[in-house]
Amino acid sequence: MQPESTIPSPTLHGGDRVATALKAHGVRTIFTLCGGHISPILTASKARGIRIVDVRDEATAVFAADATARLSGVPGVAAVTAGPGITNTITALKNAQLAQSPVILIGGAAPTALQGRGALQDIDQRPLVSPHVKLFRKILRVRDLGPAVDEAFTVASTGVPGPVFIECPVDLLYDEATIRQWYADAAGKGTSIADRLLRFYLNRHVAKMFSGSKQFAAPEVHAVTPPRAAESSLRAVLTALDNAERPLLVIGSQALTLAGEAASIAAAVARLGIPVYLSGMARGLLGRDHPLQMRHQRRQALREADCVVLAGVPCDFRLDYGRHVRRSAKLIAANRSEKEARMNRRPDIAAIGDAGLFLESLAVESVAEGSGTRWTQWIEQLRARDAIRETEIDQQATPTGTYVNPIAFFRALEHEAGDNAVLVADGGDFVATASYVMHPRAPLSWLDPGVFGTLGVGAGFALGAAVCRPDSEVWIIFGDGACGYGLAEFDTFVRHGIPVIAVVGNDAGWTQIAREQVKMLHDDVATVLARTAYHEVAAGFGAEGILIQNMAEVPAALARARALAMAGKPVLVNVWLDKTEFREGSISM
Ligand SMILES: Cc1ncc(C[n+]2csc(CCOP(=O)(O)OP(=O)(O)O)c2C)c(N)n1
Ligand SMILES: [Mg+2]
Repeated sequence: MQPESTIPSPTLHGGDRVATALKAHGVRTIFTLCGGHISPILTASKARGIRIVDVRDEATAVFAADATARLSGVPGVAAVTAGPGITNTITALKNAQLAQSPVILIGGAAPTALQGRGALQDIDQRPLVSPHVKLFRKILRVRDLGPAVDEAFTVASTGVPGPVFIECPVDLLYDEATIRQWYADAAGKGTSIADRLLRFYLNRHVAKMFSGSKQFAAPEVHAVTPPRAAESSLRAVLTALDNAERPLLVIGSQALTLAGEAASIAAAVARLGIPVYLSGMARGLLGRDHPLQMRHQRRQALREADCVVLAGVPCDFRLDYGRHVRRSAKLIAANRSEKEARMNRRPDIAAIGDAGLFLESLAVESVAEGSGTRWTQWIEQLRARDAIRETEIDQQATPTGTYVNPIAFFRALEHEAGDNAVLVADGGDFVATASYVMHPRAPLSWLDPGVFGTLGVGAGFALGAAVCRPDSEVWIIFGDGACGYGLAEFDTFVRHGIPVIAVVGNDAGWTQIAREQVKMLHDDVATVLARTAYHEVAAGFGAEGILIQNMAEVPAALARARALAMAGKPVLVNVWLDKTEFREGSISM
């Protein structure tokens, strides 16, 4: 095959240019829902061996791209059509922004000469999209398409990662001859002065669009250097740890930005010997069980610790805006974001840079200085408390009702799910129970929406996870409320042969909301759902549906679901739940 850089440029249209640049950046999958405005990008990408996964809602495409970005550390790519295609992505885009996930969203747009003139699907997309992205790049010339892709990859991954939007008007994506003809037809053959002026204007417009596009330069790929904290902050933290009697490490999603580093970060944490709590995307970092990892009573531990290292964790609502950490404790914030490191509470030491790399450097130095297991007693104290809580949870797993007890269910799922399972969390109480009971198996094997708390991420996240980790089992842990958003994606799973397993905690309601609403306002209005046959809906899309109504059915049903998925079939397990008091009293604001 002729190298692309030697192909005469008129045969390489704008869609080819976008596709070539994506390919050069190693993009293997584009998530999309089609539209005439972006067709050339999709066909050209497919022609270059990029997998096109077409979904049933644009939000799913962005959720999927977000998941691949988080799991691989490489930006995920979605492409959607102009106007409503883009408006449909806003929640997912915002979710990715707040989760600091590098998503590249390619959006179509009306033809350049017709924008603002009542064209189909035409709106001013900038004010809608730009608050949610690091960069809104509007393309006006064909030759800028390829470089914009490279710029998007750089911006998305630099510093604090986040989404980038590239707006590609449809008339930049087709070949020059077609577009010239299209504008000539639009200009008509009239002879009036107005007609001639219009022709002159459009000719000049087209010339500008295609200026400099005769040569096709091979796409550039710029490497992004991760930010490193200053050496002085490293020294200061080493001293603080030297003086600490009860140090505590909290690791959050941002510390796993460099997904490829996960194993080294895990090794570093193990070497540091500091007891650790893992949250968000950091869950599973130390494997299923590790003596340094605590799961319960974090608030109490934070109140007792005299030195707290927050690695990629902001002092937001999850740490009660910093109040969970005791006043007198030495607070260390390792974070890519200066702002996040100082949010709500000023740390004693701010290590501004990649938190994962910081932990690695810290481990190298502290081992060199021979720290290690100085904190045995403190660790034992925390472990003992963890064990007591585990026993309490076990007691609550005793079935009391007629249907399935959610804690007992997750104990069974914990037993059944394989070592390569990726767990996707989408829902309220059911998911919160899962996060208590389930032990994610490995680094980057747990996906939840993040700080935006978005319901409806499940199908898209699972799609992204399955595409990015074809050899893993992907389990979606769905609330029955949450599953409604992406249920139609079972069609996508079936068409594309994506064997995810969804377990739906069917408590016939939006329980996390109902709990507090009924208690405080004495009305369950709008929180009640039915014991809907979600498994039949999935079966209607061609997937496998399984219903579980009591605990005795659980082990065999889960084993069957797993076997079906291994044979390539997507499965939905509809689990009728009992109401439990387990989540009583937990409310987040
Ligand atoms: C997009 C979106 N809409 C609404 C909410 C508010 N919300 C949070 S939890 C929850 C209930 C979830 O119900 P379900 O998925 O059935 O889980 P359950 O609590 O019943 O286990 C709702 C509606 C939200 N977080 N996101
Ligand atoms: Mg529910």
